[in-house]
Amino acid sequence: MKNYIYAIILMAATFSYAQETEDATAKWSGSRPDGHAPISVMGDHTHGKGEIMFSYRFMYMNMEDVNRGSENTSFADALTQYMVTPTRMPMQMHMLGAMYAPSDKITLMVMANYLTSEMDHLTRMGGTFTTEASGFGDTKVAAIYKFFNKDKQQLHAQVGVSIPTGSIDEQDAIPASAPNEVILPYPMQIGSGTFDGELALTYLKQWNKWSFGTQARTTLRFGTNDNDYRLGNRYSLNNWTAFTATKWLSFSGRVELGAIDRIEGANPALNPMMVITADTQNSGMTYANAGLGFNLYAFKGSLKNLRFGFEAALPLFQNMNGIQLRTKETLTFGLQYAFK
Ligand SMILES: [Cu+2]
Repeated sequence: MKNYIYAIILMAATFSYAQETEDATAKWSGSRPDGHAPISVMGDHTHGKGEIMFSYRFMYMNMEDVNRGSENTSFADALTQYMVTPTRMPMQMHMLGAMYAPSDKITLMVMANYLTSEMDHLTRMGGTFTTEASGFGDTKVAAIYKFFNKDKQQLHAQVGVSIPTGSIDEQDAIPASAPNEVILPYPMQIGSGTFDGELALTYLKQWNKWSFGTQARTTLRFGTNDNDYRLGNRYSLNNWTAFTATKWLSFSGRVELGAIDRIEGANPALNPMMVITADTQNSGMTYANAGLGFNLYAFKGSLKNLRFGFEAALPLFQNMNGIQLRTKETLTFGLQYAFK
């Protein structure tokens, strides 16, 4: 009996050793559940020549309560300085994406999104009201260039442009204006109003069961939009690791560090004394967030190369300029389908 168990252990050990050595010189592979990053990460992978991928993502992000700097503060504090404070802002985003690789080195990407935002408010007089905005956001086109894929590592760079197809003229009625509509503050606008550059550099590494990825990303904005302002540049460093539980399931953990610059200029139609979101002093921050998620991957059968990903993320810290709504939970779901 004992010998029998030893034999099984020896066989298992030999088998896993053989797998390890066989993979040692192999390429980084997308054909495993953790072959894609956590679903909240964009531009994390490339495709082989002639491959096409369609994706749909849904993101829910909630903001609630206010921070002054890095500390949670009261609405009463916000209302000493402003007539109105937001109390909550849930946001939903539908994202449709397509990828196509004209060669093994280059993958092209396009992404469109539809956004719905609501903002609940509290006035100095104790009144409450909600504004709403929705519409198609800015459209992103990008090219990813793969520098190398060897020894289970990949390095690729993304160069892209965000085209200002999203509205920056969203209006809604507020108690002071009703029944007329007035322009909504910066966070409620759907688009940036400027052509923005998006650059990213991604490094990926795989082991037998584990994988790791890191991505540096920046959104650089130039000029000013038709409403005399431009949103702040964005910088982020995203790191993730994933564990492949089975051929079709992996679990991931992710930590992002980021910074958003202050808004430059100001929309003259907004009164910065009115509400904290209309004052550009209350824009820009440094932050960190962490997410846990899983990827499902159909590795064979009629649904081969269909993926489903989920991630839930929470902020670790957020240090705001001035006084701003706090980010709470972010949930991301996504379906991806690749074919040749
Ligand atoms: Cu893809």
